Amino acid sequence: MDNMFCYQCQEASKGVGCTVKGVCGKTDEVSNLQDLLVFISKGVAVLNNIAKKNELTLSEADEYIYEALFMTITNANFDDQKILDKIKEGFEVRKSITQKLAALGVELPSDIHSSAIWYSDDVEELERKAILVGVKSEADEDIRSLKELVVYGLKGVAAYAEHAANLGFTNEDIFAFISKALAETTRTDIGMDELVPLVMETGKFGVDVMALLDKANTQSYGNPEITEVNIGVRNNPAILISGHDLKDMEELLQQTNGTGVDVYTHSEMLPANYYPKFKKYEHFVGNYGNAWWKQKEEIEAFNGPVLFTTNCIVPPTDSYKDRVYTTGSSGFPGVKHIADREDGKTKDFSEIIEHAKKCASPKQIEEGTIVGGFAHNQVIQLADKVVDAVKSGAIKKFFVMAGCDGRMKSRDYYTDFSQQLPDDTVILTAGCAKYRYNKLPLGDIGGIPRVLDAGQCNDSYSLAVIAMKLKEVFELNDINELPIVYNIAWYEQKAVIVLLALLYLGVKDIHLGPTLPAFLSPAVADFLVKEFGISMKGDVEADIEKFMA
Ligand code: SF4
Ligand code: SF3
Repeated sequence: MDNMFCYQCQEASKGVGCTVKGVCGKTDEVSNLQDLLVFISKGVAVLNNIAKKNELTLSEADEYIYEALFMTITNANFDDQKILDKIKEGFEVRKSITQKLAALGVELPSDIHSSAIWYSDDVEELERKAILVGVKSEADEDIRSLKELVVYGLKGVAAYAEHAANLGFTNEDIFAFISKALAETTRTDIGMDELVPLVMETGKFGVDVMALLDKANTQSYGNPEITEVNIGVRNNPAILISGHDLKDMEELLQQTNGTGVDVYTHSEMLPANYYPKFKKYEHFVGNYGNAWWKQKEEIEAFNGPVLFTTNCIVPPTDSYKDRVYTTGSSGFPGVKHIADREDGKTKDFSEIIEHAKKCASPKQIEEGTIVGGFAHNQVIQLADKVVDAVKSGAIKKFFVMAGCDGRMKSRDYYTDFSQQLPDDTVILTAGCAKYRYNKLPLGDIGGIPRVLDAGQCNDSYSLAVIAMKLKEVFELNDINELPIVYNIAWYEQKAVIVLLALLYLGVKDIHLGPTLPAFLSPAVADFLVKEFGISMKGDVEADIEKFMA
């Protein structure tokens, strides 16, 4: 029997699954505990579903589920103890729901799924159980594939729901769907006929949660605007902030203000530079480094402490491990974790700020600026210019190249692709995929840059809003009639929800790369090809020729 089995990300070993240790660095122990955490979350969802049907809204259950799922996203949390603690918290949440249901006189069905009732307080027994409840516990490969597609989509939904909730924005329908869909995956009598619509419904809630997070971000921090972001350094001690959580970004900027400590964004936090409320801070210097997978060399050179607010963490080397801090759903054994907010209070970043003061200033690794901030509001302000450029033929095609970056050599495709695209094309991007081409001199078309960065992976929502707006302006019936090609790069489960959201919006013929998800069985992959025209990236020249035809 395998030590573990995980195939949720693009780097799954041999394109099949990691069975000894994760390519990401996750140990078998952590992987199995994450499986148990998903199992217990399903149990909470089963009970929460019953509660919701009885008009009982339990925010602690909704919160538990999205936090737990987020912890299992690739490269978010490697800390076995934190995952064990979350499993134990799940037992408490289940107990509390059960008691509340009993108080209402609601009896649990006799055939309730074991995830809702199985319990142990013995660590060894928990570890034994963890091995039994993983992905492979579903024997049928097609049912397993669809169930996991739903679960991975939900992990993305959970991550975005948590960010929105941190800003005070929640949506009961989204929470109800998360619980309903998770509970559906526990059914042994569910078939393809019910799972396929559930996958599509997951995509619908992907759109909804990204819209909610967009509202949360823009109402809290203003609409992203065109911004030249400095990628060089200053001569002050500094903190590097990575991940996706803008509430953490806000509080770190507030607490570092006036301390002599600068703040730089890293990887997916780059789009924080585009928000008016953050730009006003003089000590917010710009962005340092590139996509997540280059972090070892970059953190080494940064000299100061780094704060991970979410994924993507690469297991740190001893040379800088003492400078790594995690917070929220992220974690790594042996690194300092900044505690969650207590009601009405901010997080306390004083320790990392004091740490920064003792460190040397960052070593310069790049210089100059990059341009971003093309979220929907900004692009719609430029709509006349864009429409004129399309009508005059100055812009022939748009290429949506959203998604993730990763370390595989085959991802050079995206750099080569962007370089070889004809000059009358524009790339619309979001997510850390952008680092493959956002520093290339690709020029502009009549003042419109050829790479328009909307923001983080969740801001793929902006790209959908822009497409809808163009469809309206050009008076088209179908989004697929637009001169837009989708060439998406995926890595982790947030990209899965972005993909499902695009499918739900009716986008056809998406090109996906660099490899097919290992969790798609041949039959499920075949279905996606036939139903949605999904195809895999090929050779740069041939792909460009095909897309431009
Ligand atoms: Fe392997 Fe990806 Fe799972 Fe890590 S997250 S264990 S690399 S499949
Ligand atoms: Fe990147 Fe991890 Fe996916 Fe948010 S930070 S897009 S990979």
